[in-house]
Amino acid sequence: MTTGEELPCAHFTVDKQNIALWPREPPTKRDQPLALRKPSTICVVLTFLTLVLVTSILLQSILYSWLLGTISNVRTNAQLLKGRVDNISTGSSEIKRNRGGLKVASTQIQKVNVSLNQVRSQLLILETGLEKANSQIQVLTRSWAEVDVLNAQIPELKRDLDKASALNAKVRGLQNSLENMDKSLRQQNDILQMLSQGWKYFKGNFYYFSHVSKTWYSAQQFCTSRNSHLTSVTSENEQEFLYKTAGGGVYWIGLTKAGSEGDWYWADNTPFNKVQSARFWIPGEPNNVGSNEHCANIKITSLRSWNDASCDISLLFICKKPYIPSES
Ligand code: 2F8
Ligand code: CA
Repeated sequence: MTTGEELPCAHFTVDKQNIALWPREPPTKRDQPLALRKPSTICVVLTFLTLVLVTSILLQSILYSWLLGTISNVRTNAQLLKGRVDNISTGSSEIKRNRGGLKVASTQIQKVNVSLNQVRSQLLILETGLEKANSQIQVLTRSWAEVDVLNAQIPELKRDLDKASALNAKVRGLQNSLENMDKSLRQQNDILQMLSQGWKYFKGNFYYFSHVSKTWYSAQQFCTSRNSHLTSVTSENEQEFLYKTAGGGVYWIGLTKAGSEGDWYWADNTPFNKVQSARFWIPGEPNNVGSNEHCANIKITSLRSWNDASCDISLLFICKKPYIPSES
């Protein structure tokens, strides 16, 4: 319909079939008489009814298809539910079977929990230790920085140390020299002290040339009272020193016999070397005059100066004692 003045018409398709309620090209309104206008109203009503009917049919067919799909879905869901119920019942029996296993598992879980608690405590301890370690690391880091500063000073310190070592070596040298000088001075002081008391020093020994005469035995007693003995003679040098210092005086020496006719021996226990000593006797001596000459003396100013004489005559005498440096 185009305007209110035009006659109603209907041309539509149902199930791909063309249904025409009015000719496609109706006659123009101007050509139709008034008597024909009522049938056109009927035609509109019919068309409307037809449309309702067709729409109803279409809706029914659509609803039917939808219902069929829905029913099919319900069936499928029912089957799925049935399957799930079956699974649940199967699971239920399995649950019953596994209940014992669950108890064991529960016990194990409890044990694991206990272990976990222990692990937690240990973790706490470890965390505490870690905190302490961290604080110590911080302290060490600060110390390390200080060490770096000190390290930077090492080369200079090494140079100072080298200088100090060199100085120390010099000081040690001087100290040794001083010690030697001190030792030497002390020795010289000891010797001077002995010299001031009338002793003479010769190659490590002190000798005392007496100013009074005594028998051999009394002379030996005098010497021992001064930590010495009548002198022994063990070398040509010593013999030369003694006879020259004696200066022609007759002095007892420490040579005597064991018993009246025994072998010669030294009073200070120095071993007597008869062969080496033979050169010191005055030629013809010892002659043991009167079989009573058991003690020896230095009689003349000569390397060969010894004579045996009676021990009971009084003569000057020579004491001898080794020089022993004092400890300090
Ligand atoms: O001629 C050597 C002889 O001279 C003296 O005796 C006369 C000596 N006596 C004394 O010195 C006491 C002897 O010993 C000595 O052998
Ligand atoms: Ca003699």
